[in-house]
Formats: sequence, structure tokens, C-alpha cells
Amino acid sequence: MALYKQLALGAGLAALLSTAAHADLSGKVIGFSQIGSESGWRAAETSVTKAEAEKRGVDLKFADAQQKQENQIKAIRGFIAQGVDAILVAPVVSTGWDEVLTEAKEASIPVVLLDRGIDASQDLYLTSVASDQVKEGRVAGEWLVKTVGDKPCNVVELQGTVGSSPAINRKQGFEEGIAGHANITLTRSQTGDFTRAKGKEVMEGFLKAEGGGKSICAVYAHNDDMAVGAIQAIKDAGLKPGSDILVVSIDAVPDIFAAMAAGEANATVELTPNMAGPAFDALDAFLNGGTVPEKFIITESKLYTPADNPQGEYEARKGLGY
Ligand code: GZL
Repeated sequence: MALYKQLALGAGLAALLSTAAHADLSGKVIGFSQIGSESGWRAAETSVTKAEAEKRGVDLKFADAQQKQENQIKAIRGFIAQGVDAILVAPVVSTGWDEVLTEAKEASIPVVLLDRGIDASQDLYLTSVASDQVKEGRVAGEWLVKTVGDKPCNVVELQGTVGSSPAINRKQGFEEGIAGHANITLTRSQTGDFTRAKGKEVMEGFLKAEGGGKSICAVYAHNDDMAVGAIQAIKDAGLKPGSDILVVSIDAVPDIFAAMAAGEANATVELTPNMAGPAFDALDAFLNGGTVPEKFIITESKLYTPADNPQGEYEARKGLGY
């Protein structure tokens, strides 16, 4: 066969295989119970999930719960009634899932958890795709230890949604990270519910309670959106975020890199918004080959500081659905 025909065949075959690699979920109906759009990261996770579904020919049924568990439970029951092939859930809080996930199990519908964990029997879900949230908090704490050295440092904490696995785990991790360093004291801690507005409001309260904020050395926020809100509150109080008060958070969304480039933020721990890719790969192998995945698929966590070209990181991330 002429070389040009072999090459054409090869290219055609390659193209066929590459679509075939994702063709196995084509036509599958998969329900996705998403928490809401409380943060830039959450918005990115939604757009990435929709793009990954599209790539695989998945008929994605999307339900936004506006951060209410009862709406998620309602949506999951709707998916069960529809007889979907699988269900993705980003669980807003860790408890209260046993009953509805038992109903999914009894309907033989596999459930995959995205980006947050639950306190329930592991046989109620096929797998969970999430970061190591304790490690994220520990990396943030260790960064603060390294940055302040022996200098006394009162740090305030903006917690995520009460009862959510990231809020519980990131608090634990941060406390592990600063343990043994008596010069660093966690003086105030309150939930900002992962939102910019609440993060700003709570930080305003901290600044007022601490005589305008002169005694605050750092703010640790469980996500960048609350950190961006806190940055605004610090500026409104006439102080310089990033220098008068250090700012460390988690997610690595574009706006935290913009703040870093402006000298107003100091560190973020990256959280990939692409939890759906590994989730769909696991469902593909399970639904089409009966392969039972690992129970926990852990995504990477990487620390970024102003030494890591924040302007370039901003450019690389903006427009990815944040
Ligand atoms: C963490 C994820 C968190 C993000 C926040 O895995 O659940 O929820 O860090 C989002 O931005 O609100």
C-alpha cells in the first residue's frame, strides 16, 4: 500500500481510537448534583465537568443546589427516578447522605463523589475524586511557619462551609502545619462559607475586634474567594494586604494570582477544577468493563507564591470558566 495511504489510514485510525477512547460513555445519561456557584473554583469545576461530558458524548443532567443539601437530595432522587446510568455528587456537607445514597444503591446506580467527602459507608459510592484537603491546610501552615520564622504572628482563619469536608480537613491540616511553633497563634476563626462577600464581612469583623488589625500578622482562608474578600477589607481598613497582613489560601483561581502580582497576596495551594475527568474515566471502566476503581482518587496539591510568575499563572487560568 502506498505510503501516503498508510499514513492516511494511520491518522484515521488514530482519530478513530482517540474518539473510541471516550466513545464508551457516549449516550450514557449521567446526573450531576452540583453544590452551586459559591466560588470561582466551583464555577470552573462546573464548566470543566460540562466540557468533559461533551468530549465523551455523555448526556449530562445538571442540577445546581444553591448550596442547600435538601436540593441535592431532591436532585439525586430525580436522577434515580429517571433511571440515569450514573450520578456525580459534590456533597455540600459531610453528613446526611446515607438514606438517599442507599436508594441509589438499591437502584443499582453508581455514585461518584466530586471534590468533597462524606461520613457514610464507603459501599454507598463507587469512588471519590478529591484533593487531600488535610495536606492543603498543612502546606498553607508550613508556608506561614517558613515565612514568619520566630517572629510572633497572630493569624486569623476564614473557614469554609460549616460541616463540609474541606472546612474540617483544611482547619485540621493548618493546625498540624503550625503545631510546635509557639510564636504563631490562631487567634480568631469563623466561617465565610467559601464566598467573597462573606469572607470580606468576617474579615471586617476581625479587623474591628483587633483594634483595626495592627495585631493581625496573617489571614488563612480555606479558599481564594474568601481571601480576595479579606484583601478588600484589609485595604478598606487602611492596611496593606500581602505585607501588613500576609494572605494565604487555597484553590489557585485567577484572581488570587492577580492579587499576588499586585503584591496583595502571598501564597495559594492549587486545587484542580478537573475532578470530572478522572470520575468519567472510572465510570467508563466500571460501566463498560466492570472494573472497580480505587475508592479514593486523590488530585495533586501544589503551592504557588509570588516567585512563581503570578501574572503568567493568571493569564493561563483566566477564561477556563472561573
Ligand atoms: C474543595 C472544594 C471547595 C473549594 C471552594 O475541594 O469543595 O469548595 O476550595 C469551593 O472554592 O467552594
